[in-house]
Amino acid sequence: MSHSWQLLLVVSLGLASSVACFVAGVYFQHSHATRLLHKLVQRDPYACYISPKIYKAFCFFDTEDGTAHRVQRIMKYGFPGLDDVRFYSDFVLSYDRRNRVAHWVCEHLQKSNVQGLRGVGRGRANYRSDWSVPSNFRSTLADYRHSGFDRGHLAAAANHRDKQSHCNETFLLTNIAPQIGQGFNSGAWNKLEIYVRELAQHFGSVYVCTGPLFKPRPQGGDKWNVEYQMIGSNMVAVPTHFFKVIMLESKLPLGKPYMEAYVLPNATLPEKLELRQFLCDIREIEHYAGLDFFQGIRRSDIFGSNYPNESQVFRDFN
Ligand SMILES: *[C@@H]1O[C@H](CO)[C@@H](O)[C@H](O)[C@H]1NC(C)=O
Ligand SMILES: *[C@@H]1O[C@H](CO)[C@@H](O)[C@H](O)[C@H]1NC(C)=O
Ligand SMILES: CC(=O)N[C@H]1CO[C@H](CO)[C@@H](O)[C@@H]1O
Repeated sequence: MSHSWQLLLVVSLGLASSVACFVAGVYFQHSHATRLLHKLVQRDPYACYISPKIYKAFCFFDTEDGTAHRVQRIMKYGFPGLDDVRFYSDFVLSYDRRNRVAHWVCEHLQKSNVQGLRGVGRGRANYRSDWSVPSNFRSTLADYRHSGFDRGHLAAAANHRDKQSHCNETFLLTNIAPQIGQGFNSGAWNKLEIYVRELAQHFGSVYVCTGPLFKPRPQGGDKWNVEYQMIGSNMVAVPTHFFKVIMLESKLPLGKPYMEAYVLPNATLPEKLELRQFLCDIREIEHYAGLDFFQGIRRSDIFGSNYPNESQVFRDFN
């Protein structure tokens, strides 16, 4: 009798300890795999893109969550496109290897990066080629020299003043596009950048996506013709227009986000024009750029159903 009790005890102890070992093993395997996944997501844009799905399928144990990576913060509302996505310390960019300018640059502005620290700024930074781009697709300083165009920032330098290294990265030529200087880069475009920073100061959390557009000209019938200049021996495309899509997060817990978009022609613009006159329908920009902005938000939450029947993106301002 006592013998069989002993046997039962030994067997159940053995069973319990093997179950415990198994659970512990699974747990450690899982946390190890999660760590590897975190690392992968921080390195690889495509892993980052699908990471919400992976995490959802993966989280049967609670894992430490507070370490939301900066890329996941900047790209919280989705990637506009997935062509050659590149991570920098305070912005994310998709590079167009054919045109040698970015397709889009996304930033998340908060008071901290806009207000910045004393002594941090563009005075201490230099334009430089981005060596992470393969040499045959890279634009160089020589391409811009004597071209007559400014090296225009897509992610503005003054948006990234919380660290000098962040500000320095905005001077990489992947974040630069040829812009008309007088009356554009130092005019209306600058006004738009200042306006965006004011929004960040005021609302505390602003998502901005900036990029180039190339204007199609009607040729009669259903035919179109796209023409643009290229500069330098690497043939850096000169965009005909630039867009900025802006999203403000509401400070109220149930408040809806607010989006607006601006398109400016790469031209000398009269000074009297107000920013309001460059407002455009976001869906129209998506159509011409082939991008999808802030897909994490239902458009019906934001737009009415009436949007212009004629293209406003490529209006004339002169
Ligand atoms: C920023 O760039 C300047 C000029 O290229 C360089 O001297 C400086 O060390 C850089 N600072 C950081 C923090 O990378
Ligand atoms: C667009 O709508 C306006 C008024 O709603 C109309 O006058 C105009 O002819 C329309 N344009 C086109 C191209 O349909
Ligand atoms: C609207 C527009 O096309 N603007 C100009 C942008 O810059 C190029 C290069 O000079 C011009 O050709 C475009 O006309």
